[in-house]
This record gives sequence, structure tokens and C-alpha cells, in this order.
Amino acid sequence: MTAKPYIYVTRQLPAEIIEKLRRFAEVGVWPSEERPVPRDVLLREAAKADGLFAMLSDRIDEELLSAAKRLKVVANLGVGYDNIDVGKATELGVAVCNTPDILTDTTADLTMALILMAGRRLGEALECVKNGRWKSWSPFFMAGTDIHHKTLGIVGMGKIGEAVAERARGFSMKVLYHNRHRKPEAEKRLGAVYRSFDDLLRESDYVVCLTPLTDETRGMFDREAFKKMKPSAFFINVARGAVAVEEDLIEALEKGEIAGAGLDVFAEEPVRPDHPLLKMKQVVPLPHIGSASTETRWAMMERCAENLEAVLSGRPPVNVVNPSVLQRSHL
Ligand code: 8YV
Repeated sequence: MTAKPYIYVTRQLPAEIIEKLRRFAEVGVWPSEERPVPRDVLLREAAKADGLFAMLSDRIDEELLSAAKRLKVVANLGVGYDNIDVGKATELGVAVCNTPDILTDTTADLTMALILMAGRRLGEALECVKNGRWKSWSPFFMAGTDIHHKTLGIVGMGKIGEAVAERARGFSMKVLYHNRHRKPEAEKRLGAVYRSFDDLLRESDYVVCLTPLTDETRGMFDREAFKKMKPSAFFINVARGAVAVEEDLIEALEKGEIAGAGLDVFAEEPVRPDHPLLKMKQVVPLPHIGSASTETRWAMMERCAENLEAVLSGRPPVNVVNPSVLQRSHL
């Protein structure tokens, strides 16, 4: 009988998920649901693991990958994998798996919620009522900006972008998009119109950032980009904080170069409680909950377990970011 592979799980997960893993592997678990695994523990565990069940807060970099001699697969809980050095993993024959598709609708729902919150000042309104500050009425009391018939600009037209475009049609919004490649099918099906990045910034009332974080997209929303937006426009970020330069965003908001922002993501997470963006009433901050519905989180965890099992038993996983490694013999 061959020994079972060893999987290290970097957060405490529901017993059902751990059980699912135990059916085909020995399993080690970092015993905290909230606190990320310390670097030294992660390095030590990765060095003896065949598979890692990882998340965004785990840095799977060259140092870790080079020392993890047995490692065959990293299953990341999320569609994004900017925490992983995929180039190095590919070079070393380590499969990198993610969880796309199953979180598309949930993240698109949250994106619409942020657009509504920012435009219609829902965070401020909620705080006002809850804190007993709703004392009177006046014509422009808590008056926000309309959503319907406004122009939505989607930067990064992947599956989530398309799902947002679909929802925006229900709000009678005009949809523009910018993407590395034109999407003729999305243009036809969703009536989304392609624009250069600059034109999209100039024309949109709500600019939604949905790009992955890469060397190309890091800092793409900078001072120059915010200056091109309308002073009445909102910046909505559901992708990664580092796609925007936060100091430039703060400056644009302070100077009134843009009207407000809805941010589910920050350059550093969890965001510091004294972060200047949290102090601005025209900013709606959320704690990175794009995919955080119970149904979707279960589906994501189950998908990670399936991807681990598939790779470790020599079958193709449902999702793999670097499929070329699957062709290699040791898998
Ligand atoms: C995850 C995300 O919750 O999928 C992504 O890329 O940002 C979120 O859905 C996050 O990665 C936590 O691991």
C-alpha cells in the first residue's frame, strides 16, 4: 500500500472539508480560522507537503516553492492567485489551482451592491439612522447619485465583468468596458461597448475595477487616471487594492476630482483602522467580501478539495492556472 499524500491546510476549515481531504490524504491544519499561518510554520509544513490548501494571505513565493521538494499542487481559495509565484511553480512542476466560475455571480452581486452603496450614500444613511442622527427632513437630505441610465465602465471584462454587465442592464445602465482583448460575444449579448482605458475613464459615471493584479495592472488607477474621470464619478474596486495607488485615490477624493469610491479591497488587508480612506464619508469600505456568501464559500472550499484530490491522484483538476505542468510525468 502506498502512503497517503500529505496536505497542509493554512486555515481552520469546517470539519466536513477536512474530512473530505482525509479520505485521500494525511492532513495538517493551521488551527485558527482568522489568524493567518505564520511564515515559519508555512515554510516548515510546505517543505513536507504534497499539496497545499492555501488562501490569499499566504505568500507562496520562490523561497517557499524551492524548499517544498515534494509539492505537487497548491489549491488557492479564490479566483485570484497573485499571492503565488506561478512562474516558479510552473518551472518546478507544481500545479496551481483556483476557484473561478463558482464565485462569479456572488462577486457580481456584491459589485452592484457597492455601486448602489456609493452612489446612493447607503453607508452614510445607515450610520445616520443607527446613530440616532435622523432628526429632520430636507429636500436634499442624504441625496445621492442615480444609478439607472448612467454609464458603467468595466475595467477587466472577465466572467465577473460580464456578470456585472448583465446586472447593469437590469438597471438600464449604459455599459462600456475595457479589456486586453475585445469580447465580441459579450458586446453582442450584453450590449457592452469597447473603449480605450482613457475614454472609459472620461465617459463613465461608475468605473468598476475587476482586473487581476499583475505587473501590468499594478497601480493602473493612478493620479493621471483619476484626473481623467468626471468629478461626479465613482471608483469601485472589487479586484485587488494594489491595482489602484491609494495615495492618488485619496488625493483625487480630497480634491473632488472624483465624487466617491466603493472599495472591497485594499493594498494591505485587513486595512489599518486609521487608514485615511476609512475617514472619508464619500468612501464605502468593505472587508474584502466579494465572494463571501455561505453558499459560495462552501462551493469554493469543496472545489479546492476536489482540485487537490484530482492532482494528487494523477487526474486533471477542474481548474488549473498552469495546465502545462499536468503533462509532466511525475503527476
Ligand atoms: C477570496 C478573492 O475570498 O477570489 C478571489 O480572488 O479575492 C476572494 O474571492 C479571497 O481570495 C480569499 O482567499
